Amino acid sequence: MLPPKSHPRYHSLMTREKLVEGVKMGVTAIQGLIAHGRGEAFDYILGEKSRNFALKAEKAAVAMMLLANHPVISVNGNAAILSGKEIAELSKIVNAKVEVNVFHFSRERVQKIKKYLDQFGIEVLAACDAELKGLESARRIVDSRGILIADVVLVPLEDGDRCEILKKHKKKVIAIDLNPLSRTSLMADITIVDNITRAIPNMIKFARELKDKSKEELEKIVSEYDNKKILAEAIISIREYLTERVNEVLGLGESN
Ligand code: PTJ
Repeated sequence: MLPPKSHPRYHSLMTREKLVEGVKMGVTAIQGLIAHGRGEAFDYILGEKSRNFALKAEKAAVAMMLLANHPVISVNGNAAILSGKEIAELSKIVNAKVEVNVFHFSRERVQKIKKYLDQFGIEVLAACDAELKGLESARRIVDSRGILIADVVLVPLEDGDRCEILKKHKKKVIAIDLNPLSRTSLMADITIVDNITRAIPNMIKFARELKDKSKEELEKIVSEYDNKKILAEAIISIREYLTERVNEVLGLGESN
């Protein structure tokens, strides 16, 4: 049964329903539900909104993608269900390829994700005809027209083992991860600590704003960006949010 619209956590519950449907369709891995739960917990202590550090990272990420020669958006079973339509829209504006790349691999599942994304009117790469050397997990299986030759890769909801290898292959990595402490978050060139459901729409807005800017203007945005500072801001903001909640529980301060 679907949650009633009046439920205070209606949107969050509907997102879960979408992912459950994704599992039934064979698009989302069952492990994806657990991963989503971890994400929800971080989102909760980030205040469930796009904070300033996320917006700065989203803007720099778009600038980096616009400057790239061969940007690729890597899509797994969670990203496809949560943001497939928006990923398609973003890919068109920044001229990026979209490639299916999964941790829980089967050719059948990759084809199901591709078929799901096909409805959004973009070319979806899923040939699985090449390998990223140095990586043991199934994420090594890539498309020779996509991640293999990419210079910038956007990796939403990553499981941590691949970012390092992508970097060893001299690629710039943009991560979307609600956990600012994850290995992926710490290793990426740009870490977007935001829910993918807010991050991609924000990136679409930035892409529209930046797409006609000069190379110099885009380079300035990227060169002024400092990922360590952004990660620190994200962690501090969690601390501040929790301190506010402590004060609230003790009746010492305002609630928001
Ligand atoms: O489709 P597959 O086979 O590639 O599998 C995808 C999952 C997500 C199951 C796989 O990549 C995995 O196990 O990921 P992890 O190791 O659980 O990491 C996922 C990260 O994404 C965690 O740090 C979560 O906090 C974060 N996360 C979860 N949901 C969201 C999120 N970040 C942004 N937006 C979300 N909605």
